[in-house]
Amino acid sequence: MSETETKVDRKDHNTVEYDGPAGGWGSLKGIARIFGKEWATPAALDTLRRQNKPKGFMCVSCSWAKPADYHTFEFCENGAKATLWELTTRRCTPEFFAKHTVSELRNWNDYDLEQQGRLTHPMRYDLASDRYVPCEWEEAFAAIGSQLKSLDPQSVVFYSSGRASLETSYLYALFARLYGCNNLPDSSNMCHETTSVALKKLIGVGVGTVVYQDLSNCDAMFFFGQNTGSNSPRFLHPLQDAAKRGVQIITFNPMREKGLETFINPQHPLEMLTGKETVISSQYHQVKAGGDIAVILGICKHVFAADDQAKANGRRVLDVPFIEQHTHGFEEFEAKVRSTSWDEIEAASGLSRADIERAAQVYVEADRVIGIYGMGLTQHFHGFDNIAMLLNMLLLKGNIGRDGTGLSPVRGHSNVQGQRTVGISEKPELVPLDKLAKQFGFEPPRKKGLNTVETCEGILSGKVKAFFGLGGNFVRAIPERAAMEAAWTKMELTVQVATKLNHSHLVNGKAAYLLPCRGRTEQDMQASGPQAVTVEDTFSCIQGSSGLRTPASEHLKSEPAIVAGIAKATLPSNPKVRWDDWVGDYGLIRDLIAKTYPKEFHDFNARMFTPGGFYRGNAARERIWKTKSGKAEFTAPQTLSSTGFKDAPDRYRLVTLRSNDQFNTTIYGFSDRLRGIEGTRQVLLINPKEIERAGLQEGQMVSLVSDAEDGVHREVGPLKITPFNLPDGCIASYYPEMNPLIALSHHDQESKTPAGKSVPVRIRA
Ligand SMILES: Nc1nc2c(c(=O)[nH]1)N[C@H]1C(S)=C(S)[C@@H](COP(=O)(O)OP(=O)(O)OC[C@H]3O[C@@H](n4cnc5c(=O)[nH]c(N)nc54)[C@H](O)[C@@H]3O)O[C@H]1N2
Ligand SMILES: Nc1nc2c(c(=O)[nH]1)N[C@H]1C(S)=C(S)[C@@H](COP(=O)(O)OP(=O)(O)OC[C@H]3O[C@@H](n4cnc5c(=O)[nH]c(N)nc54)[C@H](O)[C@@H]3O)O[C@H]1N2
Ligand SMILES: [Mo]
Repeated sequence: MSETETKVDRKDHNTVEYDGPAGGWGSLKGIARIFGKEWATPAALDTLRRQNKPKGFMCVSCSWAKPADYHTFEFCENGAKATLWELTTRRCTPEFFAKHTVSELRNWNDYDLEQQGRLTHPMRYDLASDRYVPCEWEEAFAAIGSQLKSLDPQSVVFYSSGRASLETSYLYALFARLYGCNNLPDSSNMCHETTSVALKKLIGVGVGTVVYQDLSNCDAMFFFGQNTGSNSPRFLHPLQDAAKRGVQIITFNPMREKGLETFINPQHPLEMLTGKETVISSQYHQVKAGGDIAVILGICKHVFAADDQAKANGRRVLDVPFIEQHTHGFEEFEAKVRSTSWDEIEAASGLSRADIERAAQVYVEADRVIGIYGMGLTQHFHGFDNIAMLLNMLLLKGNIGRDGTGLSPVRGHSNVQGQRTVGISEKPELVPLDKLAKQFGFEPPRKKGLNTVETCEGILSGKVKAFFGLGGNFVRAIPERAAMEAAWTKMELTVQVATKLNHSHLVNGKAAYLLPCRGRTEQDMQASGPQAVTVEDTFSCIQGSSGLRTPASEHLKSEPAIVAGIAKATLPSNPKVRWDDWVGDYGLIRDLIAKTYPKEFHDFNARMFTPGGFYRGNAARERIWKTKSGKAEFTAPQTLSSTGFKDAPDRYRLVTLRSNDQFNTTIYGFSDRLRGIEGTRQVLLINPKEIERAGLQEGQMVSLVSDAEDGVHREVGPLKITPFNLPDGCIASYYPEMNPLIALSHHDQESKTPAGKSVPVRIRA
């Protein structure tokens, strides 16, 4: 079960590259390859037409907005792949599990496991035969319930991956709290938790301030570490519109990502026929991984210089009234910027003063600016400081809380932001516990729960005894794989709710259950009729989603039904907690949500099908700062590098990447078309100069070794040396394959988000 033949496309003799635009015919071929080769029935195509439209279903891929004035085909290459992936005709049945022991399956790769198709039947792990064997739902619920009752609630973890609906998420968090803990880590803990923590502290709300229409009203966009072409391709449409309008798009990224360079709209016949591409980024700067604090500081330094000059002519570049009225900490920040030399900035960023000033001049001249970012800022040892720095830049010119301005973290999973909104949080202070206490007549736990990194620590130390996974592939997504897998099997109980088989289901605890659920594209019939669910997008808009397809198996249950089934079997009865009624009619769950969060969710059932969704509001957007100082906070940076380690001879900064052919740990195939890498993921991307300097050869097989200086040996290989356009000292390879190289302690200092974008490693030939 190894990968197919290793082959890498190349454009020139120097580095691997894709010479087509993002979108265009390539993206249609990308869909056809997945759709044609295997899978879904023709009716699946009909389903695609209803994707992201009112009364249709909301895409299961990323959380990009679903606009009110939608396109005929409001889906992208990767959204289509995700839908077809769920609608596969393949089935992973009890017969499959009868044929393979769990120990055997543990050696299969992620791709081969998910290729087995949709899970069809609840399964229980049988130690004697080392196999998953079929069981009945009620039997599984009763067994899980009785085991949970015997455990200390503090030793049980309730993880969720950001796909489950608002309805499921609300019930799930309520279940954990009724049971007695706040151990509710979420995929967000590995993703935009840096954002949630930084923005909450600095502007008082943990989410972005931009809404869809701001994209049409801005003059410039500053892009940091977000790969639009692969990870939120529908964003390419408004980006293309903006570029055509003359909006300056300034990109900072160690890699030249295709979607941020040029785009052909696959939904635009003329562009498709003529091959006319739109240039997206007006400037593209290949910053060193971990060099963003320095870059942005350089931009701010230029802004101060320009302001000094303007002052001489009686004008200002800074938005002085805004700074005076709305911000705190400006003087300290200004002093830090002025006292930092250009030499230091150039060294830490890898960019020249001239390049940074060219970008900065756009910022100086633009009236309305949006700052956009993704994992390139959040997944660093000093990720918090990255975000604080981007905010500093925006605050200087009052670029927050005005039309066409603001901060736009591009969220990942399709409902990851929404899960946090309705109570999935390990931080009790973010949840209206007193309200829940009244609403459901119980005393909620007040002790802080475990986030993802703390969950891992708990599993390693033996404190965590049971793990409940609502979707996701935790074991593959987290750092420190070797130690984690070994510790995992010592747990008393693991329960996984899933659509497809993955590796996390196979490093099971002593007792283990694999519970198959319906997907969002599938019809969800309950006592009161077919049900719809809701999700929140990256712009805080909430929208209904109705599954249409016949479920993959008659034995599947919906996620709310599974959560409720286990909760009922675990908890003492409570007249205010009506699991059966809620599962019978999700409208009742939405009423509960509206009662707990009236400001955001009033009239929830009436508003859920508003085209484009209803906006739940954002105080910072209105320049109301719910921070300690009551103002937006400037932060004087304590470091210019966000890597958290010193440079040393032969130490590289490893960036862990997503390909265009994956959704997180789900690998659709081995074609990273937009980067020109075909047929394999076992590559080490490195620039030709570094290949020579290290005495390596193109095509040579090497391994990577952790350089975390903690005495732990971590190694991954073999990887093929592949010349690629990257800054000196930076190398790149794929997530999740590289995760064994990341030390659990290598995470953002404030939010504990694992630092997958600058991992210290050495190359072993
Ligand atoms: N098709 C598809 N769509 C997805 C996903 C998927 O796997 N596949 N995943 C979803 C999820 S959960 C998420 S969170 C998002 C992730 O979407 P992104 O936020 O785009 O995350 P990554 O793909 O990890 O890559 C981030 C980008 O940061 C750049 N980068 C790395 N280090 C640095 C740095 O130090 N500075 C700067 N400026 N840039 C840097 C990388 O070159 C890369 O282009 O996408 C979501 N959408
Ligand atoms: N090195 C490194 N590590 C990273 C990252 C990185 O960039 N670099 N990115 C991090 C990020 S941003 C994230 S979000 C995490 C992702 O971590 P997770 O969210 O835990 O992982 P996914 O791969 O999204 O989960 C895929 C599985 O979800 C299940 N699934 C799919 N649809 C459904 C559904 O509708 N219901 C249920 N119950 N299950 C379903 C399927 O069984 C599938 O196998 O990984 C993180 N890890
Ligand atoms: Mo994510």
